[in-house]
Amino acid sequence: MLSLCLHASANPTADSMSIMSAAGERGEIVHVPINIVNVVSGPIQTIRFDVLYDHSILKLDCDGNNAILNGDLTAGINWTFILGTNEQSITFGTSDQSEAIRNSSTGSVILLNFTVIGTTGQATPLELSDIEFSDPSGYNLGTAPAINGTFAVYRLGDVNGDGEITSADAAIALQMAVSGEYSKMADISGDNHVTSLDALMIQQAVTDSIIID
Ligand SMILES: [Ca+2]
Ligand SMILES: [Ca+2]
Repeated sequence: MLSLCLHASANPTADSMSIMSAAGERGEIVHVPINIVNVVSGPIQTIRFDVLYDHSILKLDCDGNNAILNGDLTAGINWTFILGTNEQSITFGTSDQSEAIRNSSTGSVILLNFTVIGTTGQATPLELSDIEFSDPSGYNLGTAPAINGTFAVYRLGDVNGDGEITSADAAIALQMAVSGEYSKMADISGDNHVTSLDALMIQQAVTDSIIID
C-alpha cells in the first residue's frame, strides 16, 4: 500500500483559540487578549488568523507600530508580529525553535492594542477566522476551534447600559455591593470592587448632576 503521508507527525492543534470579551470607554486604550488552550501535536512556531471587528468602534494602534503586543506564551525575544494593511490579518512566529509554544501550553498568544473610537452603547463582535498553526517543520499545518467575544463601549456609571445615568443605575450598583458582583461600569472609585460608595457616587451624580469622569 502506498503511503501519501510524507511527514509522520500530526498537525498542530489546540482545544481552542479564543478572543476575550471586553469593554471600554470612548478614548480608552484596551488590551484584548487572544488565548490558546492546551496545545496538542506541537510545538507551534507560527500562527496566522484574521480578527474581525467593527473598525468604526475599535482601532488598532498601527501608526505607533504597537498594534500587537506579546502574550504570555510569546514573550521570547525572537517572536515577531505582522499586521496586514487590512488591519485584521495577523501573522506571528519565532525564528527560534526553542521559543515555539509547547504541547499542553495554555495562555495568551497576543494582546490586541485597541483604542476605543466608538460611542457609548455601541458594541461589536470580536471574531477569529482562518486560524492556522504551523510546527517547526513548516509542513504540518493545523487549526483549532475559535471562541469569539464581543466588545462594548460603555459609560462609567451607566450600569444597565441604557446610555443614561439614573437612580436605576445606583440601585443596581447597590445590589451588586450587597451580592459581591462586579461590573467595571459600576466601579466609579476604580478600586476593582463595587461597594455602597460606588452606588452613592452614582446617586450623587444623578442628584447633583455631577459629571462622572
Ligand atoms: Ca443607565
Ligand atoms: Ca469601587
